[in-house]
Amino acid sequence: SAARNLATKTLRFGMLPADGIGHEVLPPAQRVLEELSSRKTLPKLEFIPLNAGFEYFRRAGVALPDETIEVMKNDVDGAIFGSVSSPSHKVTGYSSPIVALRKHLDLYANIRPVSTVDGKVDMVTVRENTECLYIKKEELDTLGDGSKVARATRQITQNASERIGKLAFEIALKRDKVRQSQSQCSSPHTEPSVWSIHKSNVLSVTDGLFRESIKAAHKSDERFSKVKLVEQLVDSFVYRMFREPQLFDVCVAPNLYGDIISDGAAALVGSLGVVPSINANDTFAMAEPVHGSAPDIAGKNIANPIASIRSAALMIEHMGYSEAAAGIYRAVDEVLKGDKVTPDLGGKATTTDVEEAVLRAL
Ligand code: GGG
Repeated sequence: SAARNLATKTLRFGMLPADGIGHEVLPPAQRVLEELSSRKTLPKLEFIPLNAGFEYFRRAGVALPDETIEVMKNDVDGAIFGSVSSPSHKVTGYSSPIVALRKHLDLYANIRPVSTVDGKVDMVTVRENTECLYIKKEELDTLGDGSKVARATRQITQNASERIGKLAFEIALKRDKVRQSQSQCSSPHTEPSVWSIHKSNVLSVTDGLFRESIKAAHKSDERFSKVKLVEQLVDSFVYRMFREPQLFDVCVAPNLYGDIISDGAAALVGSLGVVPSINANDTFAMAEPVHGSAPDIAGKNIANPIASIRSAALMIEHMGYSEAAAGIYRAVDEVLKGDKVTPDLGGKATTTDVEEAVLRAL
């Protein structure tokens, strides 16, 4: 249906650079999509700038204006979010806009693939995106002796866990199908697997429910029996991820573990600057580079735009434009094999140089 829509449809994307280098890495992603549109690999495109972020909060007193939420819910086919610099201390009236957006749009999955061009690493983290400690029910009390105690509620539900589990198995099947269809496949995987990441030996109630729900998801569909389910405690997962990264195919985790392990996985591929993600539900995807706002390099035109470009590719792939997405992945891989790379990868290229190199390689 994506192909049928090419001639007639206009796709509208919300653009939310938010903070820091978000403003520098979104324009290259937009230009890559525009290039594909001009070659008719994608339909006509419209990009709608939207406000969000800590910088906007400081100017306007709100981090995620109602108008942004309305447009995201009703007026766009997808969106690209940059990066946000939420302060690490409490600021009255401020709340992280990315966490809120995921909730408002029920973007229940955060999908973060990492791979190396030599095919030694090829894994994807499928992170539950709506609950766990990120429901942000925190409280601070003062005890009788005057000292403080802080508490946070961690919510794990059967429904959210089974939902993310089913998606993980679907992704494992899809990745296996893509591998089978490639004549020269450089992936380390010979069979599809889902690794269920938890800490149920200590948190037997919350992580215990997550673990059981992933098992139930595995049994919920006959097609999933083709996928091997492997259990892994989160701490030993981190150890093994650095020692034997080639083992891991699809890794499904509750929100906080997923956040941490997917940033760690970025170390396997050289830089956070190349790692993409989408926040997705079954009908909508919001692209988001995994890196943060990097205030130390903001405004210098040296931020790596590859994570943002790859995130845009994941978004259009999720929308059904697999061929256009594959073209972007190939172009990026070609650029990464050369020496035109930004300082995070040891090179001297600027953001603009990398954007131009990707456009040339498309
Ligand atoms: N694009 C990922 C990103 O912005 N990471 C920083 C982050 O997660 N910050 C959390 C927040 O500021 O709320």
